[in-house]
Amino acid sequence: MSGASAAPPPMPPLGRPVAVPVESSVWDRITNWASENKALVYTIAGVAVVVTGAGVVYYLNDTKPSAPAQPRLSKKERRKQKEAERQAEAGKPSTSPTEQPKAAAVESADELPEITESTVATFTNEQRQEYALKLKNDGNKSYGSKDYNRAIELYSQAILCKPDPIFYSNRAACYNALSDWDKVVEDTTAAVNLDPTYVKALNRRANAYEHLSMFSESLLDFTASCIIDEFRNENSAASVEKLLKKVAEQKAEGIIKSKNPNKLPSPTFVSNYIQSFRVKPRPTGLEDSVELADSTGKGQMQIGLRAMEKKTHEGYEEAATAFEKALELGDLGDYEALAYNLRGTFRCLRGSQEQALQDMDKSIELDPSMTQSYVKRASMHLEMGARDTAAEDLEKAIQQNDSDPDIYYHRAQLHFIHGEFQDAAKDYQMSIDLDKEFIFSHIQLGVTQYKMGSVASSMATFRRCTKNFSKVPDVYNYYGELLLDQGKFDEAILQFDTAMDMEKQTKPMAMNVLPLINKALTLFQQKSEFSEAEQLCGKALIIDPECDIAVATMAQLLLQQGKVTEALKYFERAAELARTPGEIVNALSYAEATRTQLQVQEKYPQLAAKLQGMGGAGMGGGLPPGAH
Ligand SMILES: *[C@@H]1O[C@H](CO)[C@@H](O)[C@H](O)[C@H]1NC(C)=O
Ligand SMILES: *[C@@H]1O[C@H](CO)[C@@H](O)[C@H](O)[C@H]1NC(C)=O
Ligand SMILES: *[C@H]1O[C@H](CO)[C@@H](O)[C@H](O)[C@H]1NC(C)=O
Repeated sequence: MSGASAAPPPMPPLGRPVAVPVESSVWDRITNWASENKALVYTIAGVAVVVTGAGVVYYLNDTKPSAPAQPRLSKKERRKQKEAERQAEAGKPSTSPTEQPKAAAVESADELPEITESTVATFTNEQRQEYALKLKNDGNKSYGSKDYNRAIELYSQAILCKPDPIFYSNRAACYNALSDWDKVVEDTTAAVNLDPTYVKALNRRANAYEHLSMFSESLLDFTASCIIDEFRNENSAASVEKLLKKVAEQKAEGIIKSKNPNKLPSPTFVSNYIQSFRVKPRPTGLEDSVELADSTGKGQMQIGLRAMEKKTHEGYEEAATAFEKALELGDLGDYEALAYNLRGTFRCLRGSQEQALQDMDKSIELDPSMTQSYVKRASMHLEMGARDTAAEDLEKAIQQNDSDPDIYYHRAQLHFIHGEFQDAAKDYQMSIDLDKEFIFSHIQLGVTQYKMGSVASSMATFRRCTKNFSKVPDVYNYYGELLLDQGKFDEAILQFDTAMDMEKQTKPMAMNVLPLINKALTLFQQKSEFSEAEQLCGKALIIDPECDIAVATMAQLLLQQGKVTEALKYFERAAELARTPGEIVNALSYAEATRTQLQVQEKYPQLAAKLQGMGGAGMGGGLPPGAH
């Protein structure tokens, strides 16, 4: 089901929840939902989703078969099936009525007349068939004794007599043994042109493309072969997975290079990151009542801090620029450590982790008592997977000030991410004991209790929160998520609606769109209500056009409806919006899977029909008519 009840992933999903508790569980749900329905992206049309989808899940993820479409075959049955396939393969040439059974026809190819284009033209049809078979059988023998060059000669002559896809594919096998990948591609292409559903040739070509580092082409062939085989071949399915990653990594390089290093992620993301630290009053001397020139470092610090308080996209952009300028102008006096801290914060948000770390180092060097810099550095390390370094930083922070609630909150996050809920709960409680006004400690404590299985205490925590923090939209949003996880759809929707109302009331200029997305997911899960879910996502994207979660959700919703071309656009957009290389690769692998489906559909129209046929009884029938 959805995120909260599932076992936590070993790594933070997409590195995100580290300092961003608020987004974590939504991502959790989307990524779980996406991985449970991973097969979605392998199918062409919405109607095919259920049947083939389940097939892929079963074969790619055999630890957890999720309602396999085909009944699971026993080993014996599978062996039988393989045997049948092998026989079908062996039987292929004899589909021609003129051919003789192998044993009777075999003579040495040496006894045959000379085979060239011009001599072949003089043969009768029967002679061509007969000679071709002999040549093929001899070629097969040479192949068996590893005399590949001789085998190639024989297959070539067989092809002159009769252009048979099997001969091309066999000759390709020789080139394969000689690692002549270009020739393998050439021959398998000839074979596939003669028989577009020749799985062996497709797989052989896919393998050659992979050797030639032509990963997209390889992916396309493996995908087509999977569809022809109805996802029965585990090796091809595994190859699709592997190549998807390779293609995504290859394409990610381009995006990473061309990425504007000064671009901030969406306001939803930025404000969630920033609000995971308690708001501190502006330092004395930088308040609005103090007159400072814009041309000074201190003046820029004042501009930046003021801009951050707006909590809007423009505000954050302005702040990021101001902190860069402040440090260029210098002469910051006591504010220098804070300036490095803030510049580093925005650099981290932009995805420049190395630079951000340097800024935090500098900030700590200038003012070792500024605990927030340790905490921020810890969250960066955590995002980069360096748990121990992160824990060390938090320890150092506690040595500086053992009564700073932010430190315990973030140490709790570290435990939470690693599934250490007992420790997490202890630290959230510690943070609350030091300062009960910080709502996110309460929310996270509630979520942690839920993950530990204490549903009743978790619900009690949330009910208390709605009383004590009745104006804070996040309370309702998270309460709603946990209700959704329990399948209490209507109650969940009520909470999401309240959360949206509160967003409008308390920050009309910088609304958090997560409740909208959650409501969309609820409607979708509850009654496959596509159009309303899509509308809600669209609304979220009007409010925050760069919200990557909204974009990813939209892509999934479109895919579910078989709107593959549109879905692809959203997956590509998600990759553009992704912050870190890992996230870019993840988004791209969805985009590439979708694109490959479209290409298969174009290239092999007969396969598209096959998929439709397979899915005929699937989703179409399952949809509640006009459900609302
Ligand atoms: C420790 O942190 C708390 C909370 O931020 C603060 O009130 C207190 O002044 C800090 N103590 C020291 C010694 O910095
Ligand atoms: C929340 O409410 C409880 C009683 O329901 C109270 O003990 C507690 O102090 C309140 N917390 C805040 C932050 O007001
Ligand atoms: C040649 O035939 C044998 C069986 O006689 C078969 O095992 C082998 O796969 C064939 N080789 C090729 C290249 O088709």
